Amino acid sequence: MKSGFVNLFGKPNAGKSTLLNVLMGEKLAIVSHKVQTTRHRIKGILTASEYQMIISDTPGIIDPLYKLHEKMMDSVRQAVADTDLALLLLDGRDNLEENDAIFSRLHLKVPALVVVNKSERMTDAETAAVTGYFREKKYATEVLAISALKKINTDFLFERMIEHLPVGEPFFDGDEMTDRPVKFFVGEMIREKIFSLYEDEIPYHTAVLVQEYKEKDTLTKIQADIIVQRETQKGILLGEGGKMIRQLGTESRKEIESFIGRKVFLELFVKVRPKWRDNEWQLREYGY
Ligand SMILES: Nc1nc2c(ncn2[C@@H]2O[C@H](COP(=O)(O)OP(=O)(O)OP(=O)(O)O)[C@@H](O)[C@H]2O)c(=O)[nH]1
Ligand SMILES: [Mg+2]
Repeated sequence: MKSGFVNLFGKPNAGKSTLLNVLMGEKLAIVSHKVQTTRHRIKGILTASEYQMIISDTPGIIDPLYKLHEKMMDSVRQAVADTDLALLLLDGRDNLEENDAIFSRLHLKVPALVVVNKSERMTDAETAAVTGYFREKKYATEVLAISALKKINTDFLFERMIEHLPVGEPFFDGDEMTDRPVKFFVGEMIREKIFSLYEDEIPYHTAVLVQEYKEKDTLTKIQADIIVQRETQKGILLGEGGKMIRQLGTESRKEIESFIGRKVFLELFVKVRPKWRDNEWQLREYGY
């Protein structure tokens, strides 16, 4: 039996969450075209007769600007500390030196697969140049090119991941798929819709707190607070005559319904909490 922890590292927007979902065959992590979408470490657990692989998505690696960022980078450090195999993911069209600097600074003591993502957008020559660049690096055990979006070469990547898993007994029960409760995913699904519906800075000033999650006879009742930093942001979230928040509610509800397979009654409230991103106590309350 093989068993171990595989963690995904890389800059924001490299495609880490997209890849986690492909490897899991299930949408666990939220994705957006904006950077810094992921704020938490999420573990997906895959159990088969001959292996158990626990794959973690992590926030994109950045220089922290406020306390929320520091917490995000704490979860990256934690992931470095308890990984058996690292996947170092990059957008193959991104600056190579920058990615190299980030990977080097992790000071990994375990095998690492450098995964060049978004390769469907690259020519063969470009791909060869990028993989060649990373093959020279000391931390790179193997280098491969994939497309998480188009699921190109992801099966091969998965085989290589199993190959590098240490021998050992499983850590989790076979029927567990993640370490997070349903309530967490509900909050994340709302956050994903905020990333897709609102422009610019709004998603970065927002947190979602699921206050109530009750399974009734015919439906699940959910109440969530959307936390923003300023009154003006509250106005934007609500939209004219509440138009935007209604759309957010409808889209989130549909997504949650398909995730839990039940009808949902969803209530959203917008609350202003100045500077929550720098407030230790509030960050804790919101699960960071
Ligand atoms: N063209 C292309 N786009 C991709 C690929 N993989 C992911 N993307 C896109 O890249 C964007 C970022 O993807 P995410 O999975 O959210 O990236 P991430 O690394 O988790 O980002 P953070 O959570 O911000 O660190 C999304 O728009 C994805 O659809 C790929 O193989 N090809
Ligand atoms: Mg992500």
